[in-house]
Amino acid sequence: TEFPRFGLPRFAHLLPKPQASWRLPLGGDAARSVEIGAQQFRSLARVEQTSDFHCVATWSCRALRWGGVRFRDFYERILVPAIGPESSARVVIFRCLDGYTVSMLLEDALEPDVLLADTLEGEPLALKHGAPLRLVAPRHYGYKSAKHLQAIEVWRDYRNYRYPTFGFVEHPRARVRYEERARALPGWLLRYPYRLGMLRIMRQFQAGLERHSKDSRR
Ligand SMILES: Nc1nc2c(c(=O)[nH]1)N[C@H]1C(S)=C(S)[C@@H](COP(=O)(O)O)O[C@H]1N2
Ligand SMILES: [Mo]
Repeated sequence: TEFPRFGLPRFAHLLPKPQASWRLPLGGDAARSVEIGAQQFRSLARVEQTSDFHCVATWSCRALRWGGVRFRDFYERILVPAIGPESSARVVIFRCLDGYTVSMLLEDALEPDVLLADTLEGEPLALKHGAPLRLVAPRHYGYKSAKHLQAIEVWRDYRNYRYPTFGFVEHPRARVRYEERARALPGWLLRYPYRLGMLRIMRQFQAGLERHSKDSRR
């Protein structure tokens, strides 16, 4: 099956520039903040994982093969030693190169199947699916799987955080098995408007990709 590029419509035409190398600032409530590069990332154990991907707008993609490192491993071996987050830290904020931002509960991000991925189907992660580095959180709706990671922050609360559209469309957990599509609205009710809007958003992202590849050939 085809795995479309998708997201909030306002990011459909905002593909970041391809990066030759990457730096990832880490921060939050902790007194220290640091930047890590691909070098430190390479010291972590690599994993391959095949998992399904469920977008809140009702499309799914089965059995995607991701490669990268476990977020949990990254957290314990790089993030904690580098910045020493507050013991009361509860929230992780992922900021992205296209301007997208999303949060996860720290306990959800530490699940063993949450990856920082840099390969898909055995190939280096393409810009289409979130290069240079993206999150993959299979038990949560796709909107938690932040693409084009720019920075990771660990906070006690949501004070420094705003979802890029209306806050109620983000559920703090967004677990697929409980159909937590959004905060304050029943998940089943949202299936219908989301399904209606889905094809249009797919076309917008497809157009964004086509324009980007035309521009980069010039
Ligand atoms: N940077 C960024 N990450 C994002 C989004 C986005 O618009 N920008 N959209 C989210 C949504 S809603 C979905 S369904 C998935 C889609 O991932 P894909 O484009 O690889 O299919 O990315 C998520 N991560
Ligand atoms: Mo989505």
